[in-house]
Amino acid sequence: MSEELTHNSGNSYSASSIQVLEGLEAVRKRPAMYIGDISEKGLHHLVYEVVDNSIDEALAGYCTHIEVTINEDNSITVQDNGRGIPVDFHEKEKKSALEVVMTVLHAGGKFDKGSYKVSGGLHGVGVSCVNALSSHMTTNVFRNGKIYQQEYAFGKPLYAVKEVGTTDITGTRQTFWPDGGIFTVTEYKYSILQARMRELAYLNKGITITLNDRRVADENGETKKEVFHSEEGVKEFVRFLNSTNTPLIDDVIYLNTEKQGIPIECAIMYNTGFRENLHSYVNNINTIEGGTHEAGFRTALTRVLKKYAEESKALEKAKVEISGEDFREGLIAVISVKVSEPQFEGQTKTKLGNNEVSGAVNQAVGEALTYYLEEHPKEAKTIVDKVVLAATARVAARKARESVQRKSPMGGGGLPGKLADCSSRTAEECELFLVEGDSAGGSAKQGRSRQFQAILPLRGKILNVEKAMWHKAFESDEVNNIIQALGVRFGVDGDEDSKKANIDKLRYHKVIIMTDADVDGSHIDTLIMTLFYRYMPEVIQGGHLYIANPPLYKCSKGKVSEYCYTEEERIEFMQKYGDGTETGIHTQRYKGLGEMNPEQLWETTMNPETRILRQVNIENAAEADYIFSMLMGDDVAPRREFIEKHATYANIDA
Ligand code: 0RA
Repeated sequence: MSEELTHNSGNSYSASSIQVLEGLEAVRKRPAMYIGDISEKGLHHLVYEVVDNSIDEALAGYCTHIEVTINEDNSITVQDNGRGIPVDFHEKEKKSALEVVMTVLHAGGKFDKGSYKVSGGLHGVGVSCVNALSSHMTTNVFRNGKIYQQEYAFGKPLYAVKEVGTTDITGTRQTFWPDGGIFTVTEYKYSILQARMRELAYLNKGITITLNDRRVADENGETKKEVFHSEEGVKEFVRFLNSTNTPLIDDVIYLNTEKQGIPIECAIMYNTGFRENLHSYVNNINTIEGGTHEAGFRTALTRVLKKYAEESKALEKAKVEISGEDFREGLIAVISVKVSEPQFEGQTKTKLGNNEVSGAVNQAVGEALTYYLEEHPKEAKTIVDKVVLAATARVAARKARESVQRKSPMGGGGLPGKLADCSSRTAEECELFLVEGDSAGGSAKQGRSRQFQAILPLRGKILNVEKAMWHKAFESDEVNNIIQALGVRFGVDGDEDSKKANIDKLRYHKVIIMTDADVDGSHIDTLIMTLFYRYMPEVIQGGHLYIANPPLYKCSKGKVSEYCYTEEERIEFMQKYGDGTETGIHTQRYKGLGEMNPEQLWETTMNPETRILRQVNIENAAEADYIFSMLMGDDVAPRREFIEKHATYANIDA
C-alpha cells in the first residue's frame, strides 16, 4: 500500500478542535488506507464517495436527481435535490452539524436517518475524507428557504457555516478540488465516471443521474452531458450487458423481493455463448470476489434446474454427469442485495461474508426460477438442452486440457520451442514479451536484456477466445504457447473441471503485449487481452498485464532527433524545430516493430528506464464484459468505432 506524507501546515489548533483535526490529518498521512490508493482509482473514488451520500438520501426517499459535473479545471461538483445536510448547532461538537459531517471521520453515522445506510463506497469512509484530500472544497446546503455555505482547505474550515442567500429548492451541493500534492494524477476520465454512474442508475431504479463534462465543447459550444435513469433496474442492466450477445431465450427472469429483511433484486438471462457471467453487488458495491449471496444464487440455480431436468427426463439422454457449472454456461445475471451490516472479506474486501444472505438469496431465486420454468415449458426445455450440451463439452475440454498440461513446464514437457527465455528465475523481476510476428520477435530477441526479459513471438492472429468454446482455446497452438510459457495451470484445487487458473506459478510478473501500432496490432492486443480476461483474470487483477507503447515516428532535424509516440508529439516537434512546414525535418514513420533495429526497439520500447508501458486494469467489471463482447462480437460497426476512438494511430492509417 502506498503511503504519502504531505503538508504539515504548522497551524495552531484550538483545544476543542484537536481531535477533529487529528482525524483528518490521519487521512492525509495515509490516504491509501482510506480510499484504496492515490492513483487514478483513488481519484475517481472521491466522486463515488460524495455521490454515495446523495444515493443514500435517494434510498431514504427524499432525493430523485443527482447531478455530477466535471468542471473545466478538473474539480467536481455533485448536487442533489434531497433534504440538504442539517446545518443546526451540534451540541456535543459545539459547531454546525454540517461542519461535523464535513470534518469528522465517519460522522455520517451520527446522523442516522433511521434506516440503515445501504450505499457507501467500497471504503465507505464518508465525505470528510474527500474534504481532507482536497486542496479546496465548497459545500452549499439549500434548506429552510436559505442557502448555507462553508469552504475548506485541506479539510480545515475557512469560516463558520454562513448564510449566503435565499432559495426555493432543497438539496446539497459539493464542489471539490483533489489535492495535487496527494494524488499522482488529477485529471478525471469521463469513461470511468460514466460507467459507474450508469451502473448506479441501474442499481437504484427511479433515480436520475446526470453527468456533465465541462472540459470539452462541440462545434456549437455545447458541453457533454448524459442522463442515466432506469425504470426497470437490474432487469434493464442485464439486457444492457447482454446487448452484444445473442439471447438463448428472449425473456429476462426477474425478481425484486425481500427475504428475512434483506432486499434482493436479481435478473437472469441465457445467451448462446459459453461463459458464465454473474455480476453481484452488495449495497451498490461490485463484489468481484463473490461471497454468500453468489453462493445462494448458484445453489438455487443448480437445485431448481436439476430438479426440473430430472422430472422432465431430459437428463436421461445425456451420457455424462451434469455438474453445477454446466447450468451456468451462457448465463448472464445481475444480483443486487442490500445488507445492513455487511461483512466484507477477501483480498480486495469485495467478498460478502454474511451467512444469513445465502439462505435468503437461495430462497428468493429458487421461488422465482421455479415459477418461471413452470410457466414457460418451451424456454425451460431450451435451457435444459443447453445444459446437457455444456456437460458433454466439458468432458471434451478436460481431455484437451490434460493434453496441454502434460506438456506444460510442471508436467516436465518443457517450454514452448519458440520461447527465448530469460536467465533469471525470480518471477518478480522477469518479463515476458508477447511479440507480433517472427521478424519483430527476432529484433526483440537481439535487443532485449537477456537476464530478465523473455520473448515469445506469436504468428498471426491468435484465436478469438470470446467466440470459442472453453476447450477450443486449448487446441490453439498460440494459446497453448502462451499458457505454457506463463507456467499457469487450469483445473486445480482438487477440482479438475474447475475453470480457474492457478497463477501461483506465474513465471513472469510482467507480461507485455508488443504489437505494431496499426489496426492489426490493436486487434491482436484485444485478442490477447480477451484471452487473459476470460481465462486468467487473476493475471490482470494482480497487475501483471501490460501493453508496450512503440513510437510512431522518429523525427530529426540536423543533429536533434526525437521519438514521437503520438501524432501530437510529432506536431510539437515540427513546431519546435521547423517553421510550421515539413521543410528540413526528416520524419521516419514506424509502420511496424520490424522496421526498428534491435537497438532502437530496446531504446524506445523495451528498456525499463525509457519505455512507456500501459498497465491493463479492470476498474469496472460490468463495463469490461460489455466492451469485450462488443469488441469480439459479430457486429463490426461498434468495434470499428471503438478502435478509432481509442487508438493513437487512427488518423495515420486512415
Ligand atoms: C443527515 C440527515 C438528513 C439529511 C442528510 C444527512 C443528508 C446528507 C447528504 C449528503 C449529500 N446529500 C445529502 N442529503 C441529505 C436529514 C435531515 C432532516 O431531517 O431534514
